[in-house]
Amino acid sequence: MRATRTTLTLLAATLALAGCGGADDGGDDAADGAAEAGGTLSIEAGDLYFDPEEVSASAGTVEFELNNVGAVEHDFVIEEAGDENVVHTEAGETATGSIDLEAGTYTYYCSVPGHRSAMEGTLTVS
Ligand SMILES: [Cu+2]
Repeated sequence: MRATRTTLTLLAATLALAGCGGADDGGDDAADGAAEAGGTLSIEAGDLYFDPEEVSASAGTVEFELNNVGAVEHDFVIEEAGDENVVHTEAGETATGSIDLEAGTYTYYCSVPGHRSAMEGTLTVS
C-alpha cells in the first residue's frame, strides 16, 4: 500500500508541474488568438514563451495586451514594422500598446537579450 501511495503522490506532482507550463495549454489558439476589428489581442508572455504563438487581426489599428506572467521583463516587437516595440512589460505587469498594420504576415518577438530564440510568433493581418 505504501508503495502505491508514493507512486500516486509522484504522479500528482508531475501532473501539477506539467499544468503550469503555460506554453502548451490546449489547442484553442485559433479561438483566442484572433481579434475583431477594433478589438484587443491578448498575449501571455512568460519565461520564456509567448502564448499564443499565432494570432490574427484585421488591418488597421491593432491593440495588443501583453500579460507578463514571468519573473523578468518582456516586450512585444514586430519585425516587419521596423522592429517597433509595441508593448513593454516589467515582471508581473500587464500593459497595452497599439500599432497601425496593413494586411500581411508579421513576426513578433521579445527583444530582451537572449529571449527571441524562445519568444517568437506569427501575426496574420487581413
Ligand atoms: Cu522576453
